[in-house]
Amino acid sequence: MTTPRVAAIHDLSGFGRCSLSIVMPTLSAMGVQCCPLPTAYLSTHTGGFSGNTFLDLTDQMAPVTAHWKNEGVTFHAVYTGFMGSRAQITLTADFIRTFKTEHTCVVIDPVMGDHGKPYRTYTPEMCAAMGELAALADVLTPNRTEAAILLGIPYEELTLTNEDDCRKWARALSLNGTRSVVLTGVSLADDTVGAVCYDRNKDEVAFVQAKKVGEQFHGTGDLFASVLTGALCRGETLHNAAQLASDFVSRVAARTTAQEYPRREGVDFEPLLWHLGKHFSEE
Ligand code: PXL
Repeated sequence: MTTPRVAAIHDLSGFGRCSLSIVMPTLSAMGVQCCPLPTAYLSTHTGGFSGNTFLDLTDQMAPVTAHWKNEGVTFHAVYTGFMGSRAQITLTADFIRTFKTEHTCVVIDPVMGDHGKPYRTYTPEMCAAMGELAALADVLTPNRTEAAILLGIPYEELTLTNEDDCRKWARALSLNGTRSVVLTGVSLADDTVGAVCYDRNKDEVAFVQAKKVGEQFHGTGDLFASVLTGALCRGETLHNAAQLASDFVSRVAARTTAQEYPRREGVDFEPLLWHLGKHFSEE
């Protein structure tokens, strides 16, 4: 098998485990090559810490795009996440337009917020721009908060408590069936959580669920979308990729809870990466 190659456009946060510090090891463990295009370097992520540094790398994005294009680099997938500014969102859209072919899968994780609120660095203008970027997605992976922002409705209105509602929102986010959607944070029973998936190739909605762990940690969204992207690159269907992602996040959350990690340090995923490697082992 040719090793799939992914361009990953996210920030790099030094401490706290999120974005590229999750994306890179996860894709590598799954046998997928990750080419990072870091949008910024932060000392920590912006949740649970104050006074983080922020080195803006926006000026690097167009020259990196041009250099890779010039070198004839191609990608099986482009995978994008947290954005630091409006300009970065525009440059990310330019990157996608530059590299997209009929064989490229564009996975957009429209990272904007959680628990009903946008992250403190996300302005309304950035959220609107994220909506435009999301129009380029083959696969979109919002959580409930992000789905409400994208649909322009109040968070409380976007209920995910029964299958019919979930189906409705997943289809509403699909731009008339033109993009696949994996909407996370769907809990169909007290002890399970997972996602609702709209697969544009089948025009079908399906559910994935895994064991729910009481606590919530930073970086689980990044971990979920990274496993999903890696699995899609390794040829899994959307449904199987989402199930694998749900199972892995659940396993990691259980371990993190047992280790009694400070929440802001994110998920204790490194010791469990071998499970993903085993799943895709060629032996
Ligand atoms: O996990 C999403 C994320 C990514 N990058 C940065 C963040 C966050 C969430 O808080 O702060 C810098």
